[in-house]
Amino acid sequence: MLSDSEKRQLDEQGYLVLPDLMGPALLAEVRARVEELFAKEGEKAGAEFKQEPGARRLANLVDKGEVFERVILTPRVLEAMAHVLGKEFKLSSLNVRAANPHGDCAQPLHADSGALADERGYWVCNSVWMLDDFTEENGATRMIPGSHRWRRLPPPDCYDPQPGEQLVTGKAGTVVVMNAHMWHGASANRTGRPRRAMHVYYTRWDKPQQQYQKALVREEVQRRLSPEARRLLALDDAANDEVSSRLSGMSGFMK
Ligand SMILES: O=C(O)CCC(=O)C(=O)O
Repeated sequence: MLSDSEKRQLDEQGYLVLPDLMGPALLAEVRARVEELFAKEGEKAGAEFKQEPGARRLANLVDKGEVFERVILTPRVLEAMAHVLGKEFKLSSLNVRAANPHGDCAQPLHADSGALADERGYWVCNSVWMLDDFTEENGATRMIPGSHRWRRLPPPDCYDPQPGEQLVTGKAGTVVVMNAHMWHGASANRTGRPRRAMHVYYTRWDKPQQQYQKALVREEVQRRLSPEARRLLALDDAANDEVSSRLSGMSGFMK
């Protein structure tokens, strides 16, 4: 499914834009559920994982709607994940981040989980699902192409423009697969409307999950999952129980 040029883009630039991957029906369904959850969770939204000034967040979404159980199994995204992480990988977390209107919500450049590639290679890969158009004004994600190959982290609190940086814009429904070792960060939303993104984040099989799914996803949800979904959440993997539960502690969330 991924063409050679798409694979090359992912290898060399560190990200791949998949326009209209969601389709109108899925986009509408995800948006509706996200808004329901924001209304239901109110000020607590995102608190299980993290809250961020200038942005609203949701966390632990596999547990919070059947639509998300489908999202994590999107074949094209899984294929891109396998290209970056190798055949053996699992879901690390599923969150939403909505940059507030007129917010001072630019993020410093970072690699997700502060992760550096190790002797086996890359171990974190994210996908940014645009639930609104991403524009130059509303907080599109800033990326530093090629930085995943440098094997170092950006300097702390780095908001300054960098040589070669790209602002990744696109229409709602676009999904950007991103080698999460690549330096990136959301830019500020200078418009009057929120900019919503869903982050479907995966990690290599031997690494801990950012959100330990076995502890966080309720039994009734776990029971209805397909074998493929169970495997992707590492629900039946003793090694994952060891590494993810130890690092995420009682809450199930590794901050
Ligand atoms: O929402 C975005 O544009 C990127 C967010 C991000 O990189 C993060 O929250 O770690």
